[in-house]
Amino acid sequence: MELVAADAARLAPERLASLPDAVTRPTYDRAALRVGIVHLGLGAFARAHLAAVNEAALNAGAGVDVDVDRGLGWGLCGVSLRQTDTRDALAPQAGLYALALRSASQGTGLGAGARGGLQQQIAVIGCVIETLVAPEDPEAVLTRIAHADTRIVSVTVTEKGYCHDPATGRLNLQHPDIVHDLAHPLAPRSTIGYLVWGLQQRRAAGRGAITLMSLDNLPGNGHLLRGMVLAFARQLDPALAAWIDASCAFPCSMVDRIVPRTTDEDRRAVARALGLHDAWPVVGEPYLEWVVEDRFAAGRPDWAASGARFVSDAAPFETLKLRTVNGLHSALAYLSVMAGWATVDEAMAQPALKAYLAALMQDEIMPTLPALPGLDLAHYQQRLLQRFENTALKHQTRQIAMDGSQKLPQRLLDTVGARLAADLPIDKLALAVAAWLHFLRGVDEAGRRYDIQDPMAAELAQRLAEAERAVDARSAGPAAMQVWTETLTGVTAVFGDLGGDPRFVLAVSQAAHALRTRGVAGALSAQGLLTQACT
Ligand code: CS2
Repeated sequence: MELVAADAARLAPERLASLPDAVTRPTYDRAALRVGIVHLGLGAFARAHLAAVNEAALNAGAGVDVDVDRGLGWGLCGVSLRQTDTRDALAPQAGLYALALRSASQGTGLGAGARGGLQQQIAVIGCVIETLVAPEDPEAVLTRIAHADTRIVSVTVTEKGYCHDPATGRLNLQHPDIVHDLAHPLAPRSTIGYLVWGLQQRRAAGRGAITLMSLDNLPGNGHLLRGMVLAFARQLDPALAAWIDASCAFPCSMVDRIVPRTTDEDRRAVARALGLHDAWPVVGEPYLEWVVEDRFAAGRPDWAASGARFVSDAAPFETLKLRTVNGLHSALAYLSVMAGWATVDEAMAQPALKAYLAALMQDEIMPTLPALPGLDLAHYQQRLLQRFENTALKHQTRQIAMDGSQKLPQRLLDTVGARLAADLPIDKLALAVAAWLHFLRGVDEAGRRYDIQDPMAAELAQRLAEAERAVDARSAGPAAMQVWTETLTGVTAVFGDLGGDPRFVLAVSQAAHALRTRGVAGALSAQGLLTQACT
């Protein structure tokens, strides 16, 4: 492989022809592309799925409507709602960036740590033709949403971007950004503010309704987005809310691809493969699943030609993915941060942890899932564990551990609720929940401190301090840990009614006691799974 100097030429449209043959690049007429999709939240996740699938559809020419005078209508305008860094990286490259899909060929990851079998497929993505930074020019974003060519506004802003109460799913009208946005039609801050004020301009200009499509890891993400948009719009103008309700579409979707944060090492590796410098490539796994409800108000590209699956109801797919992929991810992340396992593949190389995750999925999660005819569940589970073992990704457990208050309800607590309703045991789920609470103490087993990155960090810290006083006063015995657990699971914005269920509190407190007195290794071995998993 050619080595690239730090001052290597930058990825740019005029250099596409010089890329090595193995690198896929746009084959459509990029100059004729115009914006039809506005995407809020131009992070790595969106660049590795929506943009990648859209790019493949453009390359295939499949179903892309061509207007001879006006060009191809499904280019993407990517909007960053806070930071300038993505725009700063992509604008000098005219929006081009590389997507590197990586896997390691060896099967188990057990002790391998091997980069030897690395396989990498790189595509240069061209469909992001405009990048905006919302705080720099809020009106440009509103104008884009209201533009006659815009037909879809899609959203990946993470769970906390919806300004909702995670346990009830209702818009938090006290959220400072929502309070601000209700009073600032031309300079909103939140996703919901941008969407509603943009739609208000659209309606005022007599332009048609559009599709608002959430791609975030939330159950019923389209319904949630619709609920937030309508709740905000009702505060402003009931007629606007009625127009949105009657004419805009909010399809639900499930997207699954693991996309770790890009590192400098990734930048260097991609530069070596391209022979050009890309300031912000995206790295992900080859696996991709996108299931989306086929309810679009103003047309859509033929994404089915490039891997999306259109369905009438995405709910069973969302439940499957959130409870398995994300539920396991969160369980793994909290235990791993405590134990000092920095990456997902490193964690998966711990036999006790792997056995626990396999049993959590098989015994406690799978029985709660809705029927998905045609899906081979045994294969799905095996494949999921293999995805986590991918040694080429180096997915940081600390990254997954962020924002637990926003993630736990749909990833773990809904599953707990379903099991308790059927009077089924929850010991393995309880360990995952206890691991989050234990993690909130901000210090790992080697005594290293870390910050809690969570929109509810202040409230959680206060609860934790209160809970710790119970333990100080009574030592860390089982009874004290029960008070500790009750205090923390009393945060209703996260736990809803579960904190009042003695079965839940008891199971979590037992797991928390094991973690506190015996550490992660002890708590895993208390689950008694290893012999079972090895036979
Ligand atoms: C992860 C997800 O960071 C996280 O919380 O669980 O981003 C996960 O990698 C994706 O949902 C996989 O599709």
